[in-house]
Amino acid sequence: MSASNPVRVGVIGTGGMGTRHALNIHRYVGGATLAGVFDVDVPRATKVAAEGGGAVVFPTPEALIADDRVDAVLIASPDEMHAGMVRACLAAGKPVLCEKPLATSVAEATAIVEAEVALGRRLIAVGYMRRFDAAHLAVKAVADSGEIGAPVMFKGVHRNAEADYGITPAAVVVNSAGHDLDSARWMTGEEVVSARVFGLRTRDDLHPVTRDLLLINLVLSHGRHAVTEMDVNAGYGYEVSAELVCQAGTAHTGQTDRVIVRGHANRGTPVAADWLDPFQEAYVAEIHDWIGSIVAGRPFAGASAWDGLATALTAAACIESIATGGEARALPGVVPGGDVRRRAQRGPLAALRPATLLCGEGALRTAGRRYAIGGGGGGCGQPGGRSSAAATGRSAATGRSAAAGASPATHACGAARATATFGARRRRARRPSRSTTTRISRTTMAPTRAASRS
Ligand code: ISE
Repeated sequence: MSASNPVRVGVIGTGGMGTRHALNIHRYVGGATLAGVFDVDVPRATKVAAEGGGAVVFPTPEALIADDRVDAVLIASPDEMHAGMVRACLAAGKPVLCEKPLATSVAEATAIVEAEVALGRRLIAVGYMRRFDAAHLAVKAVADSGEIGAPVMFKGVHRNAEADYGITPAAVVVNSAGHDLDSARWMTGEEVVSARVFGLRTRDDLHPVTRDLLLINLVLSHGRHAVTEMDVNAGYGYEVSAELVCQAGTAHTGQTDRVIVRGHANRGTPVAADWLDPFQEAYVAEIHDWIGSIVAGRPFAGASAWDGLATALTAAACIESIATGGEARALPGVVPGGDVRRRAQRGPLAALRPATLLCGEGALRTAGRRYAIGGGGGGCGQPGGRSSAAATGRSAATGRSAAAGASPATHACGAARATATFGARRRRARRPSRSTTTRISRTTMAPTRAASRS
């Protein structure tokens, strides 16, 4: 595919996000055209198709995915429909950029990773657009350079103006805080070990089930931490910021404000109503890279299916923590020698073994951080093809081994909790006790004893 032979993209879902993507493809992404759209709201889809250069309006998502006039698919449908549509794209052998989340349950996310591995081609990209935001990339670059030491803590603030009445804690975690869960992993290069989340209801007139202010605490591998304030009823507008507290300094995205306005006896900066404008450049960069990855046959630089699964696991722990009030392990059951290892050895996840995931405190950790599908060789959780300190499993600042003490041969883990569904079940009974899992020494940052479960 080339400028004269562009990638023909079909967009499923023409709500706010899908419309933005569709028109971005039409207007700003060289090498791609908007070939088709689908939406249950046919007049809306028809309008976007016309504004997008005369794209075909398909009657069903299945028709769009199967059609020969569509080379690649962008999914921007409601969250719970993502997994099935991604699977359909895999079945059709078409590259897919799925808006976050990849899936709304660990079971679905696991099945998707397994299907991609079985296919042997890396076709899935997940739309965590902050990975393409200049400010987030700049903060990560400072940390990766080691000039202010290694990151010890991620601090996120994520606010939405207003949430739907009756929004559930699970929806807030999966749909909104998923960004922060992904950022914590991506920016620190660590994996999530456990979650402790306080869910607050900020006003009495909200639905009793609502927890609109989440205080999210994540324990990361190697004794690192992440804290995030997720407020979906901030009342005033949309804001996101991320800070990496490092060993010898901090790096912060600041706010996305670009103008100072003086007037009406005031000096200030406007706050955006939603995420579409603040992250417009990131959305374009994301699709640009996605199209480039399809044309060049290289891995997408953003989140992979594996990252989608990792976020699903963390989200499930957050939801469990809100429900129980306690700490929830992000990877319960993933212990060296545990059932996941056995599964990984005989099932489709066996293909991940060369890229073996190491478990310290149950965290995912790759040796060399590769999960190679079809020779794609992109980093697990790392922008594919880029080399970074984390991509080599080594901190630039400390030179410590990311998986010190763990052996790829004996510490394989993969997709845990394949049967879990967000918020639906309690897994405490099946979870190994803390005494059976590897502990991380806070001083050496290395696992101090191997777990004995098998
Ligand atoms: C939305 O889908 C987003 O991606 C926004 O970044 C997030 O702030 C919002 O809560 C989500 O609904």
